[in-house]
Amino acid sequence: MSEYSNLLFENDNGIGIITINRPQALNALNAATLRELGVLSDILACDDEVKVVIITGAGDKSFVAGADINEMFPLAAMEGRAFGKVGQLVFSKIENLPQPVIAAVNGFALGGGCELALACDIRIAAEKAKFAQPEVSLGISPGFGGTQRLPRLIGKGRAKELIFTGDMIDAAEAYRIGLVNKVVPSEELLDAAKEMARRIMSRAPLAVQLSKAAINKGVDLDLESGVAYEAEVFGLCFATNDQKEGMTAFLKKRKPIFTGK
Ligand code: CO8
Repeated sequence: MSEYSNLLFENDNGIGIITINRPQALNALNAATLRELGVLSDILACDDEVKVVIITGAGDKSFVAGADINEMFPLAAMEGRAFGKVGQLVFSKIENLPQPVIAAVNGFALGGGCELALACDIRIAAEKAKFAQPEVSLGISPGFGGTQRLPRLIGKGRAKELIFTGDMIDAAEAYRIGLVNKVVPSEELLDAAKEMARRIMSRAPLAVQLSKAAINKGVDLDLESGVAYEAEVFGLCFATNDQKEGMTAFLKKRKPIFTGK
């Protein structure tokens, strides 16, 4: 039995698969689900057995249809702020997990659902996936990082159009504007995400982790500070066995055997 009420989790040979599991509410994020996601993220952050994380939604209709509107409706100003802060905190934990995180977007990714996908490193969409930041049609602005991560990913102009209109776009349009990395037939989504996870897992784990840290840190820095940080990270790689292994394997024309050390 799962120890979570609103999540499913399995470790499939080093791929940690998180399924947001409230299909009766199209996997909308209520406070309990956010809390569970926060706890699971903390656990995964220190779990060496999980090399890559995939996040998806239960059922065949929705990834996450946003924050739970029933819960948000009665909130007073400071309660709304607190709810937003919890979502932001949890999504930051996901964004900063040492492992790469792939969103396998199986359906609606709306509001907080789109923002959850944005907090992941890579987004793969099913053909039937739909994306929107519809908050302004509910009288609120995006509150789980959408005003910050969306423009960083797709540019200010496109982000403003999506956020100001609240328009829903399909997977092909999401791909065209760079919101998702690739689109696959719906029935192949999880396999495609696992295939990408396995490709990442075949590389030197610490080099992947350090690359992720450098990219995440660097987007918030000026270029000079960013490349200085990169130099530190690059230097650290030479303290790993996998750097010797990767280069030895290249020079000896064989496949590397990485150990993550
Ligand atoms: N919250 C709560 N329940 C939801 C949500 C949601 N976000 N989305 C769907 N549900 C529920 C429906 O109420 C319905 O429940 P019931 O069967 O009990 O009536 C069930 O899921 C199925 O939904 P529908 O019957 O509406 O299914 P349809 O196929 O007709 O429509 C849609 C699917 C288009 C996805 C539609 O459900 C919809 O528009 N949902 C709302 C989408 C939305 O606006 N999301 C954004 C929410 S705001 C947000 O995410 C802000 C994040 C930051 C918060 C910061 C806090 C301060």
